[in-house]
Amino acid sequence: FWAEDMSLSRCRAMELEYVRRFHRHEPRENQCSSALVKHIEAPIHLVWSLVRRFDQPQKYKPFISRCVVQGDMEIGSVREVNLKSGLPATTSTERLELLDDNEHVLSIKIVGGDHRLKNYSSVITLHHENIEGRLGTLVIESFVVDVPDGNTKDETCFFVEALIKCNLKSLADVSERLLL
Ligand code: A9S
Repeated sequence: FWAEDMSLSRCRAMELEYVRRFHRHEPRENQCSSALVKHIEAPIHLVWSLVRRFDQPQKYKPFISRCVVQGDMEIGSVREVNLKSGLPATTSTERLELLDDNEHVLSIKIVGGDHRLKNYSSVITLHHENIEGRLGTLVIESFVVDVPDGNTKDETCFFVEALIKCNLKSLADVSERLLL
């Protein structure tokens, strides 16, 4: 799919096209929204096998210590996430909004927990990539969240983007390690 002569600028244009097409987070005035991109040097089926596990986010998310799900992974299932110590929260209750094994799309909504991320929802999508002849995966994760009272839009975006960058870095590390 990715022609060998794909120049960086065209690659960037394709990424932006994906963000526009897949990530329609229309933020309201009191919300912030952003999208992050990560290129992983592992095939899409391997990366997806980690991302799709709504019941075990700790497979790659470094801040999560354990997770319990009611229901069996159908849309609307809710997971109780326990977070590692030292974080600004101990629990998070999260609902499965969309899980598409064909389009490689996972969407969740945070519906509870002792943290300050209200109305947080995210969409993560995986796309085939070909990095110098090797199978790769383009990951795009976008979110929208309320800006908490006392914080600015920029502070909120910076905070959430930093956490998602950690999650995506860990997803790359775990995926690439599985490939060894
Ligand atoms: O887990 C995700 O996919 C994304 C985020 C932003 C999770 C954030 C978090 O788990 C902390 C890392 C604990 C930070 C929650 C729900 C609230 C926080 O304040």
